Order: sequence, then C-alpha cells, then structure tokens
Amino acid sequence: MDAPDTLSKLSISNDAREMLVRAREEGIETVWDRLAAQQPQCGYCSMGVSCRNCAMGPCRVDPFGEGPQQGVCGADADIIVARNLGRTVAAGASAHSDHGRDILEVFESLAAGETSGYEIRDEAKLLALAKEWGIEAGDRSINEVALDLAEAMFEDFGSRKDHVGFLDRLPEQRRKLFEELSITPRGIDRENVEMLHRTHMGVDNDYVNTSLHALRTGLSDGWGGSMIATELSDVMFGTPKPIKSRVNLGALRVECVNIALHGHNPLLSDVIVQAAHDPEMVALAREKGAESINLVGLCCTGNELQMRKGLPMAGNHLMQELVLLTGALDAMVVDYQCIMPAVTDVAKCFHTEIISTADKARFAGATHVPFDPKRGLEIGKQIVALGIEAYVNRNPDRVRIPAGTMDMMAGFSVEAILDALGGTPEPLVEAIRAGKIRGAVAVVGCNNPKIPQDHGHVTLTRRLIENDILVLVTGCAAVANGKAGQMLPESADMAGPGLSEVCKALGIPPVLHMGSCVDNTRILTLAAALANYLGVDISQLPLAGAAPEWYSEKAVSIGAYVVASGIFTVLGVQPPIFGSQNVVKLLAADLEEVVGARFAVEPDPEEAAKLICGHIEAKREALGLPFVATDAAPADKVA
Ligand code: BF8
Ligand code: SF4
Repeated sequence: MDAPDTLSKLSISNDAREMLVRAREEGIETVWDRLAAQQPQCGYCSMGVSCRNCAMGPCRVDPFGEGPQQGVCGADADIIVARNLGRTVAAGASAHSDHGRDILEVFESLAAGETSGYEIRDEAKLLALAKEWGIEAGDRSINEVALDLAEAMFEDFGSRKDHVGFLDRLPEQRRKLFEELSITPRGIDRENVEMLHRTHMGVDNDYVNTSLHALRTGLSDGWGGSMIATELSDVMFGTPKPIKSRVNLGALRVECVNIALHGHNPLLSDVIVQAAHDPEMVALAREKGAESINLVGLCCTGNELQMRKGLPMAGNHLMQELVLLTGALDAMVVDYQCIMPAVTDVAKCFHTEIISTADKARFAGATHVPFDPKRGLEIGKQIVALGIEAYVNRNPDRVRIPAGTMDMMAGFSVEAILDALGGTPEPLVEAIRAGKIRGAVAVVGCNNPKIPQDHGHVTLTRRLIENDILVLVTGCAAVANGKAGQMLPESADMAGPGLSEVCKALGIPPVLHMGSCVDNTRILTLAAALANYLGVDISQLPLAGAAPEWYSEKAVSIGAYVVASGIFTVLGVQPPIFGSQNVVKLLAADLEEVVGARFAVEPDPEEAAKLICGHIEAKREALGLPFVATDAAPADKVA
C-alpha cells in the first residue's frame, strides 16, 4: 500500500485516496498506474514536433537542432507544431459542436411533435432566442417558432453563411477585428473541415496563417456549436436557477440502486431522471430489496443535471474509475466524451453494468442501449431496469463507500446571475468600479493525472477569491471547487473583504457554478453583455481564464475561443507546442497585439494566481478604475 504522502501526490480529495488504497490492495489498475507505465513519454510528441499526416512519414524534427530539422516533405518545426495544434482544436471543436448538433436534432424533432419524454420547458427563452435570430413569432404556435429556429440554427453548421448567428452578441469592435483578421467563424462544420484541409500535406505552410485559423475554428465552437448546445438545452431542460446540491462518493447510498450518469449530453440523462422517479420503476427496485433509486452524476452529464435538478455529483474526471471501486455502483450510463475505455475493465472487478447509449460511442464490454428520442422515456426505463437487475448481483461484502458529502450550490446561468443582481448588470459593474470586486476569472477544465487531482483548481480559486476576484467555474473545475467547500453562500468568508461583502448581500457563493464545458458559452455571453453595457471591447475588461488541470482536445478549443474573444488565459499543463519557439512566441506574446489577449503557461497555481491578479489590476488601471496593491499583485508588478 502507498504511504499517505504518495497518495497525496495523486489527489487532494480524501474519497479518491480511500479508493486508491483499495485499488492498490486489490491490484486494480487505474489511470495513475497507466500514466506511470507510460513513462518516459515521447519527448518529440510532448513538444509537438512529430508528424504522421502522410505516408512519407512518420517524421519528427529535432527541437535541439542536432537531428533533422524538416520532415520528408520539408515541413519544419513551426509548420508541424501549428498543424498539430490546429488539428487538436478541430477535434475539440468538433466534439462540442457535434454534441450541439445532437441537441439541435432532438429540438427539431420535439418541435415537430415526434419525441417522447421531451418538452419545451423555457418558452420565454425560446421566444427570446427566436427574436435574436430574426424569427417573427406573431400569433404562431410555439412549435412553429421552434421549427423555424431549428432551421436557422442548422444553417450555422453549413458552409454558406458569412458568420454564425450568435456572433451578433459580440461588441462591434470585436466583430470588426475578426473581419480584419479573416477569422470570423462562418460555419461550424466549415471551419473544422477547412482545418483538416489546411493541415493536409502541402496546403497551409505558414504557421501564423494556420494558427489564426485555429482561433477561427475555436470561435466556431464557442460562438457556434457549444452556444447552440447551451441555449437549446436551456429551452428543453430548463434554464438553471440557483440550486442546492452535494458532491463526493458519499452521494452513493448503500440501501439504494445506484446509477451514475456519465458523459456530456443531457438528452438521455434527463429522461433517465424522469424514469427513475416513475412509480413503476421505484416499485421494481423495492421488489428487489432496494429502498429506492439513487442517481449520481459524473463529469459534464452530471453537471447538466446538477445545474437544473440539483443531482448530487459522485465526482469529476478522475473519479470515474474510483466510483466503480466503491462496489456500490450498480450501473454507469455513458453517452460520450471523457469516458475512459478503462471503465469496462474496472467494472469487471465488480457487478457494475456499463451501459453505452450513443451509436457513435461504443465500448467493448458494455451493454449497448441505443438512444432514440422518439422512444426517450421507454429507453430511460429500460436502462433503469438494467441498473435494478445489476443491483441484485451486488455483493454487500464488497461495498466500501467513503463517508460524507460536501454541500455545494449550482445553477448560475447568466439569467440567474442577472436575476440575483436585480435584473441588470449595473450592481456588478458598480462593485467592479468601486473595487469591491476586482474582476472575474473563469476557472475551467479537466483533471489530469499529471497533477494532484483538484490541487490546481482549488488553490488557484482560493487565491483569486482572497484577492476579491469573482470566480466562474464549469466542467470538472466546478466539481473540484465544490468538493473543497468553495461553492456555498457561507464560503463568502473565504473571500477578501470586498467580494465577501457583495456575496453576502446577494446570498451567493464567491465561486459560481455555470455548468458543463459547453456552458463556457455562458461566460462568453456574460463577458459580451458586460462589454456591451460599458461600450468597450471584451479585451478591455478585468477578466481572465484559467485551465489549471486541462487534458482534453475540447479544452484546447475552449482556450482558442476564449483568447480569440479577448480574454487572457493561463494553462496549468504545458501544451505540445514548445518544439517551435515561433509558435510559442505567437501564442504567448504576439497575439496580444492581434486579438488583445494571449496565453500563458504556469503549472504552479500560486504563481498563476499572481499572474492573473497582476493582469486584472493592469486592465483596471487601463480603464481608469481604482488600483489597490495586494500581496498577489504588489504595486511594482503592475504596469
Ligand atoms: O467537457 S472538464 S475532463 S468532463 S473535457 Fe472532460 Fe475536461 Fe471534465 Fe466535461 Ni470538459
Ligand atoms: Fe512527414 Fe511531411 Fe508527411 Fe508530416 S506531412 S508525415 S512531416 S512528410
């Protein structure tokens, strides 16, 4: 068994450590063991200078100048690094946007009256979106309006528009800048396909040109596919409002059938929640000896349900194997994205049924129940029944659930934040102007086993709120902060005096849960609304982004659209670009002159906090707002 000090290098959370002890005792491999087995990882790939884009290769260039400096085709380190980065952004943007398209397809079927288990739960939001997209409601039925909106949004995926629909939310200055730079996202699929085209051998051989298209591809995700996903999910499943919830493996209940909902898309998980409450299903669970059916969330499917229904979270990305190690999970229902293929291996050590549901995401060793929105509720019940059947096979002697949960609050959509402020951004702007709130930072993204789980998120967030910076969180970051007790109204006591005062007056936490990763678009919408309200560009606002523990291609797409939208972004994990000093200089310095924002890489969250505080104070100063020196942002550090 590992000594506690070794375990502390793996995760800061006690329930994770408890399950890791069990994994070691029982010889069950987890992500941390597989990472160790991969050491040393390939240095060429880590620096981004390997290429397998064609069959003259694979090639690699030597970043230290000793070996070959070009691939067989003549591509140098700049070209190879920029092409690899571009393809990574395209993969991430495609994942988010394909999720958006799936939501849109069900929305269209719902509007056509062809679905079971779905309804329009936020009519007001649907009408507001229709208006924004230039669709007249008149005296037509809500379904007719919805059909027109679906049609218009489908156009965004195509290739014949000159800009995606939601781009009009941006300040005019930024839209003009995108035009000048030729990075206006025209169509979601178009930008992704064009990136694959450009990175084929012998197409775009100018690293600056390729990198700018990477920003454009990211923008087609943030202001396109992801934004459609968020907005239509709100229409169909309800716009989130502040809601109480809980987090940790202790959310599993020994006396219940436990089913985890894992992945990203709320389409199926929403009907599973309905099915789990169905009296017929509850009766079936009781017949088999369980008290009731207990649903828990993992990753972003969990976040979607926590935001709207207060569903307790079992955990974030690195908990997906550890939740199986409790021996108390009867079924894990997965849709797509961030689901490790290893879950079926770990599940084999217990009785847990892994149920895959998306035809595009199959897992060897899982039971596949294909999702069909026309029979949504029926399929939801079928899945819950599988969980109940698996419960019968649970071995009570194998059950080890770490005790206790942490309370947290979720549900901060832009609408909910504006509501808390009394319907206008004015109080927030005033608090920023007066210096009570210095600025706002989006802390987002994943867990990565290269970093002690949650350490980056929790440490950075703690320092930011101590410095009176409001923190907005999504994805696995939100779960990490929840576990650390930073997301309760009483957590205001952890914040600096100004932020604490504002939070207490409004009854909100200093760290606001804004949803899943596609819901980073809520942060874009809020930033654009603040900029428009003040008549400035987003890049002038005291804002920043951070992804302290990112691992995913989707996180790279998010980073691309956040920076391209004008927001300075700090990454905690080094991206594979360091084989090209030119690409590094472009992304970490020169972009500032181009889009008014840049990337930084800082693995130490304490140092990242200092960087961000300094940046926020510099933005405040440029806007003529009062400056207050703090420990993290001493006067001499601020230009
Ligand atoms: O989309 S934060 S590990 S679960 S990629 Fe994945 Fe990263 Fe979690 Fe959600 Ni986002
Ligand atoms: Fe090698 Fe060029 Fe082919 Fe890449 S595209 S594998 S660098 S020959």
